[in-house]
Amino acid sequence: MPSKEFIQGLPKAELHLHIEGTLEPELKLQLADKNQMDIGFKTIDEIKESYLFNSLPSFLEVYYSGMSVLQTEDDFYQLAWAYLEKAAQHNVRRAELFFDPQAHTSRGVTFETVFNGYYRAVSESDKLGISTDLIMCFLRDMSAESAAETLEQALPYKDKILGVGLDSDEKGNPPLKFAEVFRKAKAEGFRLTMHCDIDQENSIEHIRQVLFDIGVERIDHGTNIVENQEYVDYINKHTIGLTCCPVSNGFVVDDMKGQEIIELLEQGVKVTINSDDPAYFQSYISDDLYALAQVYNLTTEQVVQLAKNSFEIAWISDEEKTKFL
Ligand code: ES4
Ligand code: ZN
Repeated sequence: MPSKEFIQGLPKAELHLHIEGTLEPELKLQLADKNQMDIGFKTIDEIKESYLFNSLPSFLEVYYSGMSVLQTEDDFYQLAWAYLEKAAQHNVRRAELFFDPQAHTSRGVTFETVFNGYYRAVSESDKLGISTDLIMCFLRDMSAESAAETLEQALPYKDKILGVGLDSDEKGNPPLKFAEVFRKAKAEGFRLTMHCDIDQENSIEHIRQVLFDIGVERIDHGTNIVENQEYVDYINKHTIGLTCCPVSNGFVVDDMKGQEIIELLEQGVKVTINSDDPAYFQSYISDDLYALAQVYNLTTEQVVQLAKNSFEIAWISDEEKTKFL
């Protein structure tokens, strides 16, 4: 079993991280105070005590209400910069950050405010030794029309947004709902990924849709694919990786899905370990890798392979990859 220090020191790429999920209670209180907002909590402990989620809906409620403190461009900058500083401590060398514009535009903050704040942090991240890009996620529990409007808003910035993804509540919101938006996004040059959350009613059908109807390059979560050998062989053949988040899984479905992760790793699938929403699950990327290694008794070789996989399926040039492989 590798030590915590060894895992922290391994160079890593973080490929599944919602930047709004990095809002720590300290910054939440500070921004609420600055923006003169009453968020119903006065102390860090009170905020932490409210983090009692045991399902995706109960998590998403806290997640969306918490981000209301983000109001100005500088607030978004501060959030992203604080995450990048933390990531550097975990030896994250490549970060592909999800952001959720609709979670802000739906409450009256402009797309420009959100984007400009995040992008300023992204463009300064080389100072921390991190190469960073943004992936814009659509909220799947909002309409396809709203996603299409969001894509329109992003077009002036398309050279500064690497790809698009799909997050929020999957129940009743299959990948195909967004087929047209993703077709357009691809035609505009965006790279494609989508969440296929753990143990959905239609997990295998949703995985089929993302692979064959949407044509994603990665799947976020997606470990249910282990149930279908044909699809496992397909993603191996096409080097389509999975961005797994064991600690998040532990909160949302009460199972880190380590057996599935190990099985897929043994079959040569490019599985990676990521933190999803580290401020809420109180686990940054090294903590996720360490927790998985401890609970499932991973060998050093397995942990190193997981870290290497993260660079192999990162959306960077082959030249940039060779620095880490
Ligand atoms: C998320 Cl854990 C999770 N699931 C789906 N969507 C999300 N957005 C942020 N965290
Ligand atoms: Zn996620």
